[in-house]
Amino acid sequence: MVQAVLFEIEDNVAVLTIKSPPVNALSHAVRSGIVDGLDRALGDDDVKAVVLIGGGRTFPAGADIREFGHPVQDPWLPEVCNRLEMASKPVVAAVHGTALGGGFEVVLAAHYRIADKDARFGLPEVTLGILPGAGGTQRAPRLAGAKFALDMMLTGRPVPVTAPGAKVFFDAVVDGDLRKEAVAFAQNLISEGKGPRRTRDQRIGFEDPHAYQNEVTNRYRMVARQQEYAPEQIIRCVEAAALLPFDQGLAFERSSFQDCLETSQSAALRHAFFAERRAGKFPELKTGQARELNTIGVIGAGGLAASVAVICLQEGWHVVAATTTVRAAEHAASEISKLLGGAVMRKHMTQTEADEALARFTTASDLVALSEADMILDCTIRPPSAKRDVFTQLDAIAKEGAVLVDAGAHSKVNLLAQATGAPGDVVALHLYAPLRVSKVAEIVLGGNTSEDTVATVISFLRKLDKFPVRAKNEQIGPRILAAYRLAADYIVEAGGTPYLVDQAMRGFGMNLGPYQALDYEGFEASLSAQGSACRASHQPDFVGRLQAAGRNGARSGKGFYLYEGKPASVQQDPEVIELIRAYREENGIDPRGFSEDAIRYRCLAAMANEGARLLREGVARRPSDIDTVMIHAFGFPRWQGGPMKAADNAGLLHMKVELERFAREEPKFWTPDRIFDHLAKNGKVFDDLNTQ
Ligand code: T1G
Repeated sequence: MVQAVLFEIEDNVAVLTIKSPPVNALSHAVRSGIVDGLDRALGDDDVKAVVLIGGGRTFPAGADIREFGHPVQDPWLPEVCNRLEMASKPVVAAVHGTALGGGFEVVLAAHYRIADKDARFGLPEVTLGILPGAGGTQRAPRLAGAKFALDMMLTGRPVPVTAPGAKVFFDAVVDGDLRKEAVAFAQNLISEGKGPRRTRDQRIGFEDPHAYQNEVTNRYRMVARQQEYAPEQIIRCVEAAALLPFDQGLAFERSSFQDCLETSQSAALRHAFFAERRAGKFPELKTGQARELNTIGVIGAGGLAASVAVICLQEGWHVVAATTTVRAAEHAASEISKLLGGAVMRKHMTQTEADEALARFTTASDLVALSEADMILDCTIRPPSAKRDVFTQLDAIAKEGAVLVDAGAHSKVNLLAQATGAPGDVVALHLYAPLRVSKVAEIVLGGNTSEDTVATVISFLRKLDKFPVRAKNEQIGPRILAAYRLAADYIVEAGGTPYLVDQAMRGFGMNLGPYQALDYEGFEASLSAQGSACRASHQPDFVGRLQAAGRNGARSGKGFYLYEGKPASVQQDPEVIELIRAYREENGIDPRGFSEDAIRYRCLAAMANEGARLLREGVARRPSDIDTVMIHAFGFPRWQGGPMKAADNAGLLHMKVELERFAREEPKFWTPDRIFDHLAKNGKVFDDLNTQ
């Protein structure tokens, strides 16, 4: 077994350095290495203290999530923590990078703790649908009190070691050679005759566990919107920490951890974690070389162009914004100034940074100004033919090797590539709104897009801290969304109401139901999206009906809902029900009822079926890529893992049977794609297809 923990002795101090890149996850090899190193140190009379430190970029960032769902090999992490805490010689944890989850639990089990000033720590287990299972729920409150500990565990957010309230965890925060500082700290302990200081012996930082209950319950309610189980168990474990002897509290935690681990929600959240990281593994990266990006060209004067320009300025690039008229160029310049001013007001940047960014920005009313740009993003929404003309112009203007990106919606990337003499430099990019918030972006490759072009756009997205997802020839998200909305429309046409569909899908965990989302998007925008991404022969035209009745969505005060007052209240509207009733009457449809479960199954089956089509067509490379897009771009509940994972959890064959039932019940609407047969017959579930 590769030695995962290096053992050294330096002046009576044993130094255990964990070496298991990339994040020193506490795999079986690391856990065994720590225990072996500790035993060696305790058995050596010359050793008077122990330092535990992470090699490479970080102290352990948690248990090895890849081991979950497989039999755990001894020593378990709780055992490792107990061995550290019960050691007869003082153990010092030296923290840098991000000590997270089990990594921080190891820190809590040490007797003393020092940290690099830039280090962060946290207990993010709830983001994986579990809870700290190696003593974190029992030791953290003993050092920091229940509220701080619960805040860490219920939000899962990392905490800088210099944050208010963090100092209770650390004996020193250092700026310099951490290893050297840690050995010196250990030697001081020896010279001062200080022995082990066990966290389990500390008194918990609060008296009555219910004194903070309201605060915690409110926080729990906020987090619980995301999932039902782990947050509640975390609260119970912290109460156990207050009310039970340490070992009983530990046992309660262990049992609660196992319960959480076995939930489908935890499996789905772990799937989402790896899906996001897997998505970025483009085959083109094996050979593609990212080109240097110094100047970014942005075409357009609208909101997207301005947001892209600002985000590029904030990342330090030079930006040239080109529009077609002087007036548009002036408008672009004022928009950029406004957005930068807003960033300063919100303290996202200092005034100096904003001024420096503005100094890197120029506008022009002629595309020729883009001739020195290393990458040009066309952020305009135009018909394909007009887009093609722009790319023909860019082909003549842009410098050799400049990457030409269509950042508009519903790109025809192959059409644009054919309009240039360097199709390899052409790619489409779907940046989901809101740009600053959405963590995902689709890179849509054309048939000729080169590896270097792909690598360049991925490096661009990494700098914007976005998960890149690979799509071929067309986008993934709009196709899945169109299928979802069509399924909803079929349900409403057959007898459901938009309000029941929204209620059912919110109950499934969507941030918004499909109809309220349509209202907020505005009918114009959603009509063009639905039209280009939906392949069905029969598309009920409720939006058209509502538009004809003067309803255009939330901004117009009326969509599928009524929006009145400030802030706008959202009301159901009998007029909408009447419009739909009339529509059914004209089409001779006898309405029938739908349960919320039936609605959820239909919508999920429709999304997964469209996902299966995208896989077969080669638009999407992996089912988990589809999940990553839907979670980050369309608010699909993360704890359901995405439509493909959720379909696996519901059972692919069950989904297939549902689709075929729909087709029997509403032959006019449902034409179940045979793709499910392909997957079902092969016995492969979507998750198995993620191995690529
Ligand atoms: N286990 C296994 N692999 C991990 C991992 C982990 N805990 N954390 C990261 N990786 C892999 C990741 O898949 C990627 O692999 C590579 O490391 C770089 O990660 C008992 C049960 C630490 C902030 O939730 O938040 O402890 O793609 O791309 O952006 O109570 O990784 O290169 O093959 O994310 O610099 C709790 C999860 C676990 C922390 C670094 N810990 N990790 O971010 O790099 S549960 C976590 C992160 C637990 C105990 C419980 C981030 C990071 P590959 P990356 P990054």
